[in-house]
Amino acid sequence: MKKNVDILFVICPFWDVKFPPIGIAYISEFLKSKKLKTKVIDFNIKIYNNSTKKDYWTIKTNFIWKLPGFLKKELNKCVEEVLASKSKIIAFSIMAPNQLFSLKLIEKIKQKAPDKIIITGGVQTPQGNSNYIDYHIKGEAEETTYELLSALKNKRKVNTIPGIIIYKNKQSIQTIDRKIKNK
Ligand code: B12
Repeated sequence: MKKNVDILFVICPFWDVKFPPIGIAYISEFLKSKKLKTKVIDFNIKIYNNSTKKDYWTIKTNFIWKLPGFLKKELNKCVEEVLASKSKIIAFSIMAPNQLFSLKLIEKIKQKAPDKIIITGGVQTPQGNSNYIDYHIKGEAEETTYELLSALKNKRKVNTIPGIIIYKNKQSIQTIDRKIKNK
């Protein structure tokens, strides 16, 4: 039988298409080296390729992304595609320009499938609206993500893992910072 993915990574618009995000590529490869099955969906490039309004993908047109209902059809398609992957854990790379779309997508996924575990990471700690996020991984994330996935899989406590924010019952707990190894 085909094994479900252990973690699905998602990249939302908008993100400069000339400079694809490398953070997720690093983590995904690291997890693969630990024998975990990963999948990455780049919704940014998919939506960009199908869009007739390519000039919206600039920092100067940032305000358009804040309009209510903007890209609603695309957003709903993303929800379907994420749920079709059957991954229990869905992880988002967040930086300032793609925060809005990411949070909307997360909200819609959780409303349709509350049992999904949502992890965020990247340079932007999500502001507000964290009711739908379960964990945020701070900073360099290869080892933290691996430790978190292992703990979740084996039903171990997660609050001893350095470098995460745990969101539960509308509250957040921050664990101790992870020390970066100088290898
Ligand atoms: C190189 C760089 C660029 C390059 C290209 C980056 C790229 N490939 O995407 C260029 C020059 C194009 C650029 C442009 C911009 N950048 Co820039 N950039 C950087 C810089 C210096 C390094 C980023 C990098 O590649 N790091 C290496 C990778 C491996 O690390 P990483 O992406 O952070 O990923 C790690 C963690 O964040 C985490 N992680 C990432 N994603 C995820 C997802 C999950 C689920 C998990 C668990 C963890 C996780 O794990 C990864 C591995 O450890 C940072 C500053 C910095 N020191 O981080 C600013 C930075 C990311 N940029 C920033 C900004 C604002 C921009 C622009 C919006 C600027 C502008 N006004 O146009 C644009 C947007 C470009 C875009 N992608 O849409 C800000 C972001 C601020 C924010 N809160 O979002 C930063 C933090 C600089 C700053 N201090 O202000 N940038």
